[in-house]
Amino acid sequence: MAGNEKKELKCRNCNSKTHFILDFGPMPFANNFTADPSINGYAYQLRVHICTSCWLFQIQEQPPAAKMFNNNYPFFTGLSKFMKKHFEEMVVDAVNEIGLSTEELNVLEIGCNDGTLLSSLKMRGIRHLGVDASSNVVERARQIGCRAEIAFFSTRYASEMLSREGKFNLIFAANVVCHIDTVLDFFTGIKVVLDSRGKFIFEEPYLLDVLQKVSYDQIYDEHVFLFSVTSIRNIISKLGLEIIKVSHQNTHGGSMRYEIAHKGSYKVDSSVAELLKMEDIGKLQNLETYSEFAHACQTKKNELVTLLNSLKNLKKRVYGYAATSKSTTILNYCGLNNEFIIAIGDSTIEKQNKVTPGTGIPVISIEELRGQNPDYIILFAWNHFEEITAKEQNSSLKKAKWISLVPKIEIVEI
Ligand code: DWN
Repeated sequence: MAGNEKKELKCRNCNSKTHFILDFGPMPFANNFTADPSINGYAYQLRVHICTSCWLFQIQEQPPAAKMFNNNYPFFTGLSKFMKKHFEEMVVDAVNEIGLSTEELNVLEIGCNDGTLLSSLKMRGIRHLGVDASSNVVERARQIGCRAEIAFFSTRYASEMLSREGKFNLIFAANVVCHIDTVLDFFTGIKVVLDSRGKFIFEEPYLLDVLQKVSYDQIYDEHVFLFSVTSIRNIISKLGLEIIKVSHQNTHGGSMRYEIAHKGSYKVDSSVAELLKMEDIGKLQNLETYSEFAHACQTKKNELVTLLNSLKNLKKRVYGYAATSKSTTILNYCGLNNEFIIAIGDSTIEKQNKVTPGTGIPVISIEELRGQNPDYIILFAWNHFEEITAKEQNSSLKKAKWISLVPKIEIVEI
């Protein structure tokens, strides 16, 4: 296990001292699904901190980016029909609002994954470019005819691409910025390639939702930050950028969409002040909020472990649905292996016939899961509850009792 044993961290944005919140223990890479069950793959200690100056919520130690995002990244956005629709709507809204013609538009997507969002641009004949650090997902984007390249977005990369691509009037990133620890360099790069009247629109899991729903599984190696409107404002204000609009999204259990522009280039929408006020009411700038969260995480862990121990004693057949990145935090923090969970069904071929990182639970296909007649199913992709339960309405899994994890642990019928 790698790891700085001290619980000290200087804020990645403002270099101030941070306040330690909680230690989730040793963790493997969240997406390190391996064929060899004897590999536990522990890579770092998952500790979370809050900066008491700019209020940026962050993990203490993030493993090197190239170890997480490479040629073998097993997450593909397009596996969710709901997310496809969501990104199509995001593109349509942004294109309509900016009011430029197809010929005038030049659009960049950072973290384009398999080209799910880019394909909405391509379909409309809009000039676009995607970048992603994982070569296998970029390959998928190219296979569907999107322009995409393999890169970690940074100021250096932005300066290099400027001469060949020009400035962009729309830049998108969805569930990407929270993965990048060099956050100031990232936003500096945005400033370099964003047109003077351009908008950078990005969405990320929202800190207030995570705290209120105790969805601590949103915290893992890839998610070095959980943002709030307050922390984003504090990061970008010194760079001459500002938030011009925010809108809460239901995706991934509660996300925030931020629209950013060069300072003074747009009128700031009232939603920004409204959300900042809501964060004040939600006490995001109060350390007590974070100690309550730490306590709530421990309570939730105990509840799940107690429930699974009792199901084990009753010899119930417990399975999981969706081997998510998030489940790596839950399984390792709660110490759940295949004595508690027989297997987890997942639609990603790249995860099947492998085991969960650190906990060695076999990952099987959804078809196999349907054939196993589980008594209980833990829904690890609780953020896709509607899509998944709709899919299983006519399958054998409808008979099982489902365990939902967020906002509270409860047994539900689907
Ligand atoms: O930020 C991130 C988000 C957007 O995606 C990344 N760091 C990695 C990933 O996180 P995740 O793995 O927690 O994402 P999801 O979307 O909650 O889970 C996806 C998993 O669920 C995939 O392995 C596919 C599986 N799944 C399934 O088997 N059947 C998903 C759906 C919708 C389904 O119907």
